[in-house]
Amino acid sequence: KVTLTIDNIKVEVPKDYTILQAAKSVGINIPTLCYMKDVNEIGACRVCLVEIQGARGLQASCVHPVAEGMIIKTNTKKVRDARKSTVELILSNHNRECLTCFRNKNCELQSLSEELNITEVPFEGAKTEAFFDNKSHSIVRDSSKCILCGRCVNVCKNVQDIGILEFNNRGFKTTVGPAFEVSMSDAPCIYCGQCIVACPVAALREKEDIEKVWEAIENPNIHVVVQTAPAVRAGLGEEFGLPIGTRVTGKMVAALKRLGFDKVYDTNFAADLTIMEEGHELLHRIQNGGTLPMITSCSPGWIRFCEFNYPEFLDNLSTCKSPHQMMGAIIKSYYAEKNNIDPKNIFVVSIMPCTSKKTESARPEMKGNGYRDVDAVLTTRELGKMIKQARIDFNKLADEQFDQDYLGEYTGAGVIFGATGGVMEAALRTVAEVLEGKELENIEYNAVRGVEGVKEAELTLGGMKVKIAVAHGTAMARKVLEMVKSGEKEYHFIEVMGCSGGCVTGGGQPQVPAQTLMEVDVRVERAKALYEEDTVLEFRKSHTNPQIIKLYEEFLGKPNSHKAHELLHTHYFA
Ligand code: HC1
Ligand code: SF4
Repeated sequence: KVTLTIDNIKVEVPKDYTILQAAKSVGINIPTLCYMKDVNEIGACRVCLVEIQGARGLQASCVHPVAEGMIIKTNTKKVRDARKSTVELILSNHNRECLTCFRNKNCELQSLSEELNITEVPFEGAKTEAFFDNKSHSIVRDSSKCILCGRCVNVCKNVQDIGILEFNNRGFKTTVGPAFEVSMSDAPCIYCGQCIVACPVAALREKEDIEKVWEAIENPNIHVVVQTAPAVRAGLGEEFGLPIGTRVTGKMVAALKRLGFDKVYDTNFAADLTIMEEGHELLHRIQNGGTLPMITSCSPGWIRFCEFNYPEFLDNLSTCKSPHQMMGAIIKSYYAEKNNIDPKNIFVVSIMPCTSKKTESARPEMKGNGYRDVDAVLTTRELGKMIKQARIDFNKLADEQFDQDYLGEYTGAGVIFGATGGVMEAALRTVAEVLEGKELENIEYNAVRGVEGVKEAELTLGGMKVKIAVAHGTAMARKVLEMVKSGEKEYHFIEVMGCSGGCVTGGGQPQVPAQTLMEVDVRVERAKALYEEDTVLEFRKSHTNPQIIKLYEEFLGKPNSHKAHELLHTHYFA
């Protein structure tokens, strides 16, 4: 430990702390812009400057280590002036159309300018040539908004181990984007959207589909069914100022009903369906010498990563479509039949914490019943915007329930899909009972919970040893696949989610300012909301969901039946 003084306060902190961390520990918030904990700690933007007694010049506190006896001032006139000039310089080469900006009132640069009382930009000059790319279904890049902080570059390179984004050119001409400024859709981008979540401004954002959805809602001839992913309920509240990890299931449903959707369902129903299909697929592979390890297929970012980088593992992927695609296929077949609605007049909207789902739903093969399974995908953030557009006072809404008919029931196993390890745990709850041939008391698998990058366990189920692994974030997926390839590790079943933390921290979830990320592990807080919902539900195992049982009895026959294959399974491309 070392002791130092910051703004006249004595501080004792571990000796590997930076000044920024030490200050934070006593509630002194030094402003930052390029800094992002564990992702981008490069001291590039120089907004976090502080004065150290005896040192020459001002120092970047995010990279400067503490030392015994240091005396630091974080808020002198000299410091404030320096920060102000730095931000003014950034603004001089920035597209400052804040009023019409996608991130208006949710922008770290805007808040900082306000805080520093910047009322004009003294040096107006030439602007760097800008690039605009909206060719993909998922991500829009507008370099006129980019401040070259490098947060997206390092998330993509270090957290995801992909490296699509880089600094192009030099000096005044520098831009951040794919090499040679090609479109994201011409690069092996998996559309995970982690770069969007890391972006402090509006240089990277999702491709919005809000208008398409309003149009469908307002068309009296269209029956619009909306479904919400498990993780949305753990993030949406943040769009309305609620604390990170607040579970807003009931308010979310109420808001969707007010927006005018004809039916409001939970993707969790289809998560249960996925477990039925995927669980039986796993059993079939184990018992019949099929390709192992089997790997989960619900995360479309992960699927793209596998298609681009590990085509030799495509046969290992479960053939199951992801739950929201299954839901769409069932809505346009079973549900349409039950309600006597022509599927061509049904419009399915998925609210997802994910930007890659937009591209997934547009894949040509995602047509279970001859119609697109899902017609539009909105992120959690887009749903937040729609609710604001409709001037609904979200926090005042009374809880409402999902529609109950046919596809309305869901289990705790479905809810936990949204956190890393959740799909594995849900599958184990079902597979274990099938193999043991009896009902099991203990259904919580703590070995697969939590945010460790790779989680492993060996279980004995019905006398059989089953080895499993869970990886989240594509860097961790790569690690596991390399171990399997080299023969160092053998597994029966692997869960992979494209984003670190799983869907709760997907690329479509509310952006959390970097300053908040210093204090909160968003992955943990949002996951808690899902594990909490799991414990309060009547049914907690997918195969006990009464409406799933009925769906098989009335329509699908049994898991992996011919009909189930037609509607609910898919294939992959190298
Ligand atoms: Fe997910 Fe899934 S859990 S992929 O993370 O399998 O996006 O939340 O909807 O489809 O159910 C996302 C979340 C989501 C699917 C389910
Ligand atoms: Fe990288 Fe993901 Fe962003 Fe694509 S979406 S550039 S893979 S972080």
